[in-house]
Amino acid sequence: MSATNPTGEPLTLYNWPTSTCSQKVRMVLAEKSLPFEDRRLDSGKNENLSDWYLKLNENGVVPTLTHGSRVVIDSSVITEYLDEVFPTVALSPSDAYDRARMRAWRQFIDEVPTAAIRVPSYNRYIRHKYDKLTQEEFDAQVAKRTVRRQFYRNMGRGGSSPEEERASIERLGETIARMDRALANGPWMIGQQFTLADVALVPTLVRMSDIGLADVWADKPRVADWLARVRARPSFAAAFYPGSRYGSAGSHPGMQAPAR
Ligand SMILES: N[C@@H](CCC(=O)N[C@@H](CS)C(=O)NCC(=O)O)C(=O)O
Repeated sequence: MSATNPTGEPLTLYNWPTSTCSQKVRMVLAEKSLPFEDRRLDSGKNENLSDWYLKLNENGVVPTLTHGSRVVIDSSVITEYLDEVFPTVALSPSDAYDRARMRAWRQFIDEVPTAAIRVPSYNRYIRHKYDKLTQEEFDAQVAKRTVRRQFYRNMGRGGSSPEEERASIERLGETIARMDRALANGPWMIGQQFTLADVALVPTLVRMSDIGLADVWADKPRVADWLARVRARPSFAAAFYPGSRYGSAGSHPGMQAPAR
């Protein structure tokens, strides 16, 4: 892949390997063959809550993109920014109505599956980070959070409840059913063109697969076929490099095996 950045202003992505939101942005950078500095934060040490990072992104979450002196936050906003500034490899339809359909997917993905996948992911892989903390230490850490404070409070040190996990898995199932209906007019989510709507779904399905939820699309050959075609793209290997996935597909150093 050729690597050029016609703006001449450097791109830096603050992210970490297993972050689903970061995987989305990495995939877009790879689709566009854009060189960038891969600045990996230490999630184990909550570097996303450090003073220097909060100055860059006061939400205290990854990813953050810098483009020269500009700071762009929020993965969906970042992917759209990249697609506007570097349009040579277009990931948005040229037709306004198709763009609206793509953006409707973005809204749905950000609201439903992106929030839902967090629950089983955190229950299996992230809450163990808190086993060694006292309740006071945990509370102090939660207090430092901005947008995720309530989520951590609800989850607590023991993880989200089984009811919450069941509800999340139900919402993931609804997402897959909705994808299946859209793919009847595929091959991609919006039709003929691979777009940001496809990219935005990839990390959720990969994570579902890595935590043992691939059977959700066992009776949905269109979804399975979509995923196989996504995996065959060079951008997939670039975004999901070894160590960026949970479980046997490429475990992340320091992460424990699924608890349930
Ligand atoms: N809306 C944000 C959400 C970003 C987000 O939630 N990032 C997660 C990783 S995927 C994070 O940084 N979590 C930090 C934490 O839970 O401490 C985006 O799309 O960029």
